[in-house]
Amino acid sequence: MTVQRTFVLIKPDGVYRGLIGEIIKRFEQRGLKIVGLKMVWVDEEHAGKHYEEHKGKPFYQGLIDYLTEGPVVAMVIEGANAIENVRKIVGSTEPKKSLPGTIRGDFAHISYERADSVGKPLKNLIHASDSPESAEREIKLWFKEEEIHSYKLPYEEHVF
Ligand code: DAT
Ligand code: MG
Repeated sequence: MTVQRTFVLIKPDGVYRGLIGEIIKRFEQRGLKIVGLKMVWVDEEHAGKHYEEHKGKPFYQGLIDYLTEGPVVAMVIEGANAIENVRKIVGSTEPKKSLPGTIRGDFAHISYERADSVGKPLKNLIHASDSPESAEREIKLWFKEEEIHSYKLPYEEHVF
């Protein structure tokens, strides 16, 4: 069975807009398991490590400013094919392209074009790991081993 762990972050706009519960609910209702959860307000150094792959790109500093403008909610989510399943629940990177029914598609609509024209980063509410390699790297960056918990959901055999 391909049980995976993935890393999810509710970005500051999700927290400021009061969407923490609404977002977490969507993972739980899909049968996925939250095995790590905390609120943190990270500094530029930590944000830089998170967005390492985008260093040097024109939108990089905007990303760092965005991620450090308020508290974020970091999560480790476990489930069968969790990485792919979570990305699907989250929706496309650009909210304009995200389908209704996804988190970005239900709570955001901004386009790259609009964000660029007002000189702001693309506010898309949430981050989710895009591959097993990035999931492993991001979980290590954001969580200590003892902050991740193994436990059984009573209905697990019916959804996993
Ligand atoms: P995702 O968050 O869906 O994994 P990504 O890793 O490609 O997307 O990019 C990370 C963030 O960077 C994304 O949430 C939005 C921003 N971003 C990516 N490409 C961009 C671009 N061309 N212009 C502005 N922001 C961009
Ligand atoms: Mg990414």
